[in-house]
Amino acid sequence: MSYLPKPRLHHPTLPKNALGYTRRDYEGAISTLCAGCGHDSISAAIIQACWELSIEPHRVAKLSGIGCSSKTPDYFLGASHGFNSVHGRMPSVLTGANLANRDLIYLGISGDGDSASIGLGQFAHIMRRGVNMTYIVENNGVYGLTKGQFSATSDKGSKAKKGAVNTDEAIDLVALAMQLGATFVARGFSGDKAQLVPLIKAALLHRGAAFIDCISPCVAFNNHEGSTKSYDFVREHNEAVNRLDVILGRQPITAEYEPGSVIEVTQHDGSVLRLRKIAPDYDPTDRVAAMNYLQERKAAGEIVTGLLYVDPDPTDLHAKLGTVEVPLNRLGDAELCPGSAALARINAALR
Ligand SMILES: Cc1ncc(C[n+]2csc(CCOP(=O)(O)OP(=O)(O)O)c2C)c(N)n1
Ligand code: SF4
Ligand SMILES: [Mg+2]
Repeated sequence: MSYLPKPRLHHPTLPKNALGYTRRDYEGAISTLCAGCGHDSISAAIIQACWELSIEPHRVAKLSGIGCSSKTPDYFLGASHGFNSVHGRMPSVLTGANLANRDLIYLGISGDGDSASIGLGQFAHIMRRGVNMTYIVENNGVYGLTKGQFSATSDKGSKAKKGAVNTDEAIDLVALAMQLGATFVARGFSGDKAQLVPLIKAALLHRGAAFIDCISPCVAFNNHEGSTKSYDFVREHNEAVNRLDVILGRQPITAEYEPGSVIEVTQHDGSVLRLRKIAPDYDPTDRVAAMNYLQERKAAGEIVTGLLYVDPDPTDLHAKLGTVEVPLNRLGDAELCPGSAALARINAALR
């Protein structure tokens, strides 16, 4: 009953995070998506990740394009900044916001139509520029909102609900993000929250362009036999390369793993990404090897998930441009106006 408001009262014994907030404090409006839509599970994973990291909701800026996926920011982090932009144009709005105020945590939410079809150019440029953000594509292989047309991530040979066969090659956004220079690249599945929540936490802590391609079945238009984005197909073909734990700098490391089966990556803020290897020869810090592995497994018909590539020492757009650290709206006249002597010097240099 989507028109009913959420009750404000909740049980006083609900668990609280380090800030004293419950998970409810990270929720948004009641979802209007179809019951069973993968996108709702991703919203729940985002809520869980932000709650576990004790992120102050007002420090997050969530931006999206157009689509069922792009509607979801309304359903989580109700106390955060939000901007629902135009179809395929979220990346340029996010880039501008990030340049104006680097103090916020940027979360871009998009769909496969939004990012791989109309927004492919914008997707490419935000990745290659290294904007510090977490960018999630809720990938169902169709345009859900406009009733199930094939999108650019639909696999060649996959079938639409009424039987039409897709004859075009699919765009693999994970491969593209790696090639374009994203410094954190992962693939998740909305049906595997145990894998997805740590991936989102790690991406939020990453200080560079972090991309998660999250397969998210559309129960209304792409969950039938012949689809390669259905719950059944993804469960049967899911090949996880690793399982991730995120350990914050201040926490003692207590997890235990078999020697030789774990890799640790320390990020800029001191957080440790602890990866239990499932594919023993997989090294997520080797970009070229990761790209080869991805193509190899794809040819074998598998959907590779997990943290696929991470650069522990990323460079972001602000570092490349050498921008000021203070958000632009906090700069005063003294910083913005260099004075007439400086202007005269600049003019003289240009003569
Ligand atoms: C400029 C523009 N072109 C086309 C549309 C129509 N349109 C709205 S949503 C959408 C596709 C959404 O697909 P996707 O991004 O995969 O999101 P989903 O609904 O599958 O989550 C399209 C083509 C639009 N709103 N604006
Ligand atoms: S149409 Fe598909 S993508 Fe949209 S809400 Fe329904 S199940 Fe989700
Ligand atoms: Mg879609």
